Amino acid sequence: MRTCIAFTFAVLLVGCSGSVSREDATKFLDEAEKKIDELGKEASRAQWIQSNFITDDTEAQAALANQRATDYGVSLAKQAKRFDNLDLPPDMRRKMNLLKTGLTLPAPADPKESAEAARLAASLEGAYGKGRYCPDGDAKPCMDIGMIERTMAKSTNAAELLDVWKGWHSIAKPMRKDYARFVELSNKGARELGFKDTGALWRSKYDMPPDDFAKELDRLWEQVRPLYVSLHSYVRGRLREKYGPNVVPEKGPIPAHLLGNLWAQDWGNVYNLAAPAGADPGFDLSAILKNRKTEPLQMVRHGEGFFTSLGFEKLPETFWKRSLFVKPRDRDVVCHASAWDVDNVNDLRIKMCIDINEEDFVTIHHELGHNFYQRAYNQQPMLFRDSANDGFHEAIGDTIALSVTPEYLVKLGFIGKAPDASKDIGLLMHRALEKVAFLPFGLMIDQWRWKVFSGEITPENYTKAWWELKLKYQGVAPSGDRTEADFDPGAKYHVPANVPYTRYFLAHILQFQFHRALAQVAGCPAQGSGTPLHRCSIYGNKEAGKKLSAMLAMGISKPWQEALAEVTGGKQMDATAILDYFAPLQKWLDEQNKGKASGW
Ligand code: X8Z
Ligand code: ZN
Repeated sequence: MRTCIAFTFAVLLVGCSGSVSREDATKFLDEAEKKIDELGKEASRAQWIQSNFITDDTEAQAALANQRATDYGVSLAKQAKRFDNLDLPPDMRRKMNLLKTGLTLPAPADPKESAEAARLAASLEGAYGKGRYCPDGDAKPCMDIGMIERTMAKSTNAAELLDVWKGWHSIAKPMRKDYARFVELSNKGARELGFKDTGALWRSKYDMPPDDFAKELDRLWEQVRPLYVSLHSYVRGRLREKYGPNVVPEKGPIPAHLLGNLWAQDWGNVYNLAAPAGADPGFDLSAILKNRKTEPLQMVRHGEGFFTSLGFEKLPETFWKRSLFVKPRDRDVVCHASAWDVDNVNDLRIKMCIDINEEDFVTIHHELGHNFYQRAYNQQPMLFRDSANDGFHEAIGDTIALSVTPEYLVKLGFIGKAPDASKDIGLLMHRALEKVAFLPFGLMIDQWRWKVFSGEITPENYTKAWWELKLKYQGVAPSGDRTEADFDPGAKYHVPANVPYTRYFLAHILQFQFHRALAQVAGCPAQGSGTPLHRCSIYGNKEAGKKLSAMLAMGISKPWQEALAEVTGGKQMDATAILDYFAPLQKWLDEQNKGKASGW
């Protein structure tokens, strides 16, 4: 087996494929699964330490452990080709394919280059984690990302918003060169595996030809674009009233710093500016959590409580001991929220710098969705311990958070009485600012990255191309010039951390499909006299929980289309669910936007 991988692919295929048997394949997969488990654990632990304690040493250790796991993954991807012409049962064939397409960072075979790629990956993520903006040099205290995000969320002073926005984006400047080199190395590795570039590898993981997947994204985006454009036009009008015609144009893009979020990806924080007159539901979850003096841990307990109400087991004790909920005062950590499954079985954890507000309440459910998924598929063979596709992993906790309705908040004792139906436009507006606003952002990041990997966007054009795509998809633009001295993509976690992003776009489509299907099971169908989707909570519904759990337990053992059918009965990703959910808002927006400029 080993000697084969020393040859080129062509030799590999011709020279080896004829001489392998099903027993060889079984042995190969068994060994691979064992070692992936081992190396995965080692890498997870090193990464956990690095993200919780960013120093040069932890970074170096994480890079080493990651390199070991990656190199092994690369060698498996190559060796799997030996079995290409062998007749194998579907499960084994699927495992072989997963080995070939499973890597996110396909390091080159040259050990020096592979070490360099691992070092760059660790240091880029570390640089993001350490990012700070120090206004006026040393004259004022430096701001970490949490402080900056709080200002972005709260301030309505355009100058202040622009200042912190620019301040945060400046952290990425030093990443540019390293990122360009990282792209080069990753592409080299992808080509050694037989892919055109890293983007082509990323697109090959969806149980369909990669080009069809790209078209599928376009189709979904076309389904939801009109809703986004309506929301955009309406919000632009309201921001124009607030900030004036010199700051917000009548027809053009919205300035990126005015949407309550550093990346203009979630506009929930401008709800107060956009709230429909007379339809404000009259409660503010952030204020409620603060007034009740809810602790971060208590917020996580509420999240767990939702899952257990559906019939899921409680989280293990180790989760509570080992997770990070609060930003430590004395050291650098990667605050970007994440969920972990350190031993691939039950060592579940989240790592979050929780703020007491609604956004983080939702994010907690998001993270726990990952953890409950991880545990649900832990009976699968190692190679099948993953979500049906990466969008599924990102969608589960969000699906649950869609059930955080006023009626659910009444059950928690957070509010006395749910607002009546006349306030629904307010509720829907709030959700749309979070979910609909996100859609083009969810798409554009990898549209940028795929072109970077393919070479269509070169390092000389990184920032220019970034803003062209932000304009095209989101209709947002920066205030003032951004130049190639900046590296604005690096100011978004997933770029330096090399986390593919299309998954979140998919998740924002899928979660509404899951919600619609589970709402049906829970007995609140959208049509007819039933509870509308945005008022339906599946809290406490064991039937819905069973259905969800059955899908999660499949892991990635079957094509995602089959997992989707398990819950929704259909095999296509389909944006009609999100459109159904927001149908009353779309109608309302159409009326508000009459006679006003649409698009940018
Ligand atoms: O990165 C995340 C999660 C961790 S998987 C907190 N999200 C995306 C982001 O923050 O950009 C969740 C929504 C989109
Ligand atoms: Zn996530």
